[in-house]
Amino acid sequence: MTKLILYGLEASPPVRTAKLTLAALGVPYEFVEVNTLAKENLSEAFLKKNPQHTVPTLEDDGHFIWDSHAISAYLVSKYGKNDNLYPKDLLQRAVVDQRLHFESGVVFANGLRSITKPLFASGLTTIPRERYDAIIEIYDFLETFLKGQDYIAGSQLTIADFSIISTLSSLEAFVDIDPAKYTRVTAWVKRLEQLPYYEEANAKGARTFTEIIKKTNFKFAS
Ligand SMILES: N[C@@H](CCC(=O)N[C@@H](CS)C(=O)NCC(=O)O)C(=O)O
Repeated sequence: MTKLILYGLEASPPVRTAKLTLAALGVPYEFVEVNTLAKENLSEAFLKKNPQHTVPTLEDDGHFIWDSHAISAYLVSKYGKNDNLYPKDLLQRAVVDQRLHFESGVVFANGLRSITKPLFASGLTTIPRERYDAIIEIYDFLETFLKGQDYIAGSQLTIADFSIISTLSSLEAFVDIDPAKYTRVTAWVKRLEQLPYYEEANAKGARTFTEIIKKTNFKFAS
């Protein structure tokens, strides 16, 4: 097997999705830090690897793959001993894919990035109220998805859990998850926290992300 290289910054949620997938598969890899906050992703060398300049980017045998969802699906399909994390069964896979698209378009783009982009790019520390509402809507959706099931796409752990927990554990830097209102989400988070690789692959980076956010002294507009 050729050596895999994961480029990224640990504080980045989608980078942590890729780390969780690699850890779950037990696949060895090298982690090369690309600090997006210091704009290292805009260097000529990195743009050759990924012209969209996003992290995570995975290098496998001279091929470059980016977007955490594509990376995770690729890794399971290529290196998984079975298809549990990304089922081949069409209906099960459709649910996993739906959750991955939900993470990409709603949780990450409409939830997290619509706050972090203006916060870091223009230093706007007063966040519009509708951004708070968008996060609450995401928590509500997740509580609904988890009705009658232990994992986000059904009865077993999949890459959809990795994708959503990485961003959810970062959204908490902005809005706490009320354990009384979101009982199923709270139980699901606790379930994932039990994974032996969770601390190293997600919790550590999520704490760093939270520290960075707290330092901005952001507040939601009333
Ligand atoms: N949908 C992408 C999002 C990747 C993304 O936007 N990553 C951020 C860091 S959290 C980034 O690379 N930002 C720098 C840039 O877009 O130039 C994924 O899941 O990989």
